[in-house]
Amino acid sequence: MDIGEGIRKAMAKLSRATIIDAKAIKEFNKELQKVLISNDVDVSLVFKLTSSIEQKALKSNPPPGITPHDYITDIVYNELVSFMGSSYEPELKPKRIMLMGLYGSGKTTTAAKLAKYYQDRGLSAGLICCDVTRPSAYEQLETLAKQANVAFFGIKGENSARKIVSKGMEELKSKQVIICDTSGRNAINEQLIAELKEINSEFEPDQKILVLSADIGQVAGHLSEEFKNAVGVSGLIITKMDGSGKGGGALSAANAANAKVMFIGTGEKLSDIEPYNSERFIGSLLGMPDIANLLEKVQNAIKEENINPEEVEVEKLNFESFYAQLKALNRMGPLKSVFGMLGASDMPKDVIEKGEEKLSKYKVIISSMTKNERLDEKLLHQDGRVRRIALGSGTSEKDVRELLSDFAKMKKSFKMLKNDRNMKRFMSRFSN
Ligand SMILES: Nc1nc2c(ncn2[C@@H]2O[C@H](COP(=O)(O)OP(=O)(O)O)[C@@H](O)[C@H]2O)c(=O)[nH]1
Ligand SMILES: [Mg+2]
Repeated sequence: MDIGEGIRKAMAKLSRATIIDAKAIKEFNKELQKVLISNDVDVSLVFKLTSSIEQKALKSNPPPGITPHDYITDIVYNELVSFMGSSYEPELKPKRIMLMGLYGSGKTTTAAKLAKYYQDRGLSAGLICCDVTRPSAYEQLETLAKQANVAFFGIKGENSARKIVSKGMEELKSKQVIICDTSGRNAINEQLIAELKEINSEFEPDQKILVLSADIGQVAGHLSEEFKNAVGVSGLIITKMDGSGKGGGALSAANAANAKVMFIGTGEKLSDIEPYNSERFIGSLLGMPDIANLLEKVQNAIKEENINPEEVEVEKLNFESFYAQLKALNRMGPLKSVFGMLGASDMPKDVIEKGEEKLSKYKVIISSMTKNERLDEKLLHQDGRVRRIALGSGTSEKDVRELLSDFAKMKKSFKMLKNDRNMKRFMSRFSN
């Protein structure tokens, strides 16, 4: 079971308990242990966590005015937050960063993401390709640098990383943030260590960041220690948090190994990176809407799609606004994470997972509707209309019906969200 889903289920069960006593908490802890262990969180860490929850919950009483249910939720939330390490706030000042890690961990992609991250915040940035082992490393980083619109330096065919970095620092000396991408290996070995030490002494980085992929789970702890002992580690970036259920395992193991998680990678796009925020991470696991982050994204998306929030209300949701919204939602990131931030875990799974793929299909279907049909979906229940639209858009009647049913589900979900206390503020700003 997905870690977030598992924790939410356990929490839901706890909140249905009539009284919060030792038995209810023990039962909750058992569920939590099961979920965490099956998601590759280290067993001994899990037991430490649950015994701490048990102690806090049983040895203290809710402060006046707080219900036992809210009190236990708060304890669990805080314990999980500290279990997954503390948050990171990147300083916006000039720096040299050396990235290191094993093959495929996401170093090269992350190098470009980081350069873009700092450049978007006003610091000029440049990338140096010091990966001298992978044949196409130069081209890969060069392409990414272009996409990110940051400077790039490399020497094709050169196999001394020291030479490259020394020349690179000269070439990129006008840049405020210089990031060096290095070679990986299948496992840490003498040769890799020697290479990293050489770059380190020439480059004198302010930050030595180990890039790890979330899918290694609890091995993250062990690897951080190995790299720390060999070359020193200022912090970690955990990539592929979007595609792995083992992110929690990686984060908790890193925390136990005293390695600080600085950023997380949440997708393949260059903008898919964010400073690590444990409150936000746990909030999304627990299904608590991350309102602040969401509002910022919503506002940007609304601007880009030219949606006027005052114009549309949920009762008047039609295909035109539906499509504009899906497009806006899409701009906020993968639909899955958007709905996660909304705490809308009960959105139809299909809509969430296939959202982006469906979007392009919806676009052609909706464009084959007449204006009246777009404004009033009830018309589509009349004979022949579905067939006409399918023919016109080159899709099947099944596709059109699917759109109708997704639309209906979405409308229902949005209505439910609108009644949610937490969502009031959000809804009043969004298109409905
Ligand atoms: N989904 C997802 N894919 C990622 C992320 N970061 C990197 N990748 C992908 O992981 C693969 C390996 O990345 P790369 O940067 O070449 O790894 P390197 O060998 O460590 O330099 C590429 O296909 C990337 O697109 C991430 O945060 N999420
Ligand atoms: Mg690479």
